[in-house]
Amino acid sequence: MQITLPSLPYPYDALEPFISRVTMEVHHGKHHQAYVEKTKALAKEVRLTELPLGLIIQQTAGQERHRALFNNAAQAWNHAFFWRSLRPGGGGQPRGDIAERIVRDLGGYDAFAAEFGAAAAGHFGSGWAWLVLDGNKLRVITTANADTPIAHGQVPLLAIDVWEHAYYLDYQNQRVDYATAIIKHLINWEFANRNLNRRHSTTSAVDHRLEPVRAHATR
Ligand code: MN3
Repeated sequence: MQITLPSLPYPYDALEPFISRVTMEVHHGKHHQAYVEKTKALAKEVRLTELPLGLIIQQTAGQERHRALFNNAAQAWNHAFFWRSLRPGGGGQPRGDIAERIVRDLGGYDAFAAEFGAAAAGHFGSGWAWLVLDGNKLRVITTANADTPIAHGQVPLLAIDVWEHAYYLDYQNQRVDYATAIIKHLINWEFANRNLNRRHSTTSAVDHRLEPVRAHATR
């Protein structure tokens, strides 16, 4: 499998006025592209270029000697997931299975929106805010830097990139306004529902028995 930069599922200006064309051009065309290129170069060094990105992430997670590959592969994966977590004309009240799960596990849409916004705004430093399925329960979590739920056995349903490069051109230091705009106007609930409904296949992909990258890899 070739590791490549996935196309955006919408034009660069499609998320305006909430995320500008220039932010999307730099974020997808420069930042995401750089993570993909570095992943390809580092994966080549350890002959892992044939593996899908998700398996590279799971095989290198927690291994100090593979930290750079893990970081770049996880960022490449997280960004591909993030673009699909957004859509023009999204946000607002969820529909479908995810709506019922939000009521049951998170106390309803308003409580979810407040928790997701607070997690994104309050995360210290670079990282990601996520809605995940953890076991059989929805949770709002954050991960630091490149870290990703798929390295921890959680099923991601939605993501918000909270690295400064994601919002600084449009919102400067007001990360809370950026997160609020995504939650109100851009969340792709259909994508969240698809992730929720294919969780069984996602879990089995994670559970495949795999040889470690190195016989004596340390954790
Ligand atoms: Mn980013």
